[in-house]
Amino acid sequence: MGKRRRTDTNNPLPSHISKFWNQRYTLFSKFDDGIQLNEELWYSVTPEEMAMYLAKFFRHIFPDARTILDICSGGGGNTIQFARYFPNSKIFGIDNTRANIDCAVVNSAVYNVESRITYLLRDWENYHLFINELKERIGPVDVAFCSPPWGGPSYLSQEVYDSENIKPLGLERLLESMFQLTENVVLFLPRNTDKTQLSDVTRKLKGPSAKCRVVEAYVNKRPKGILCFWGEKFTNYQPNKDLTDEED
Ligand code: MGP
Repeated sequence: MGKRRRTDTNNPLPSHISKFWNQRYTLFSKFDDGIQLNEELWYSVTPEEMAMYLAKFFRHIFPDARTILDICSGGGGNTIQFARYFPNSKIFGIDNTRANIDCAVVNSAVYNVESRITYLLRDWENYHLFINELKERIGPVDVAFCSPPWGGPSYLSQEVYDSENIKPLGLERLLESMFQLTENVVLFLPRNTDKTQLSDVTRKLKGPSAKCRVVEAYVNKRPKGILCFWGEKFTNYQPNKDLTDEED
């Protein structure tokens, strides 16, 4: 007998992103407690397990971090976990869309961390207009993270992804802007990202011996993207500990 295909008749998403409905508890384990997402957020929010792992990793490397900045905070997938794992630090989320920030605030409340996150409505494309004010307002930044828009779910249609297509700025300008805040910069990029381009931009901005550490991120054994780390604490890190089971 042929396999009967199970269809979820409650799936409210348009067909081009409907697969994400089946992943809803992977995106947010507390999905049923009131998580809100819009179309862009459904396909771009970071799965919870990955966001937790990254926050634990930051805590492992920067246990005394006072300020973490999430540029392109979207629906708060990463920002929420930074707030959970750094309860005494200042966590800032920046996004250029009011609707995304509204979702992120609601989602942060679902995880009881809304009072520990400051969300700012700013368009990073125009960072030069407000970066000095931002520095004054938030002080030194320990780590700046960004999971930027990759241009929609069609990013895999190119064999090799050109990182100059990431929004709101291409790779080089985005990194340049983030290095104005801190040496410790982390980006989440497509799994088909051009690694040669990553090395070239790293050397161009930071000198001939500069390094970028690239880690492939898997969730439920499926590749989701790559995490790219700059800054000596990240690039010199010797993995000697499995953080998966580290205390929450
Ligand atoms: P995907 O590659 O579209 O689907 O998104 P997937 O999970 O590979 O498909 P499946 O067949 O394996 O189920 C995978 C993940 O990549 C998403 O959950 C997001 O975390 C991330 N992602 C996808 N897009 C299009 C973006 C984006 O534009 N920006 C960011 N920051 N993350 C994205």
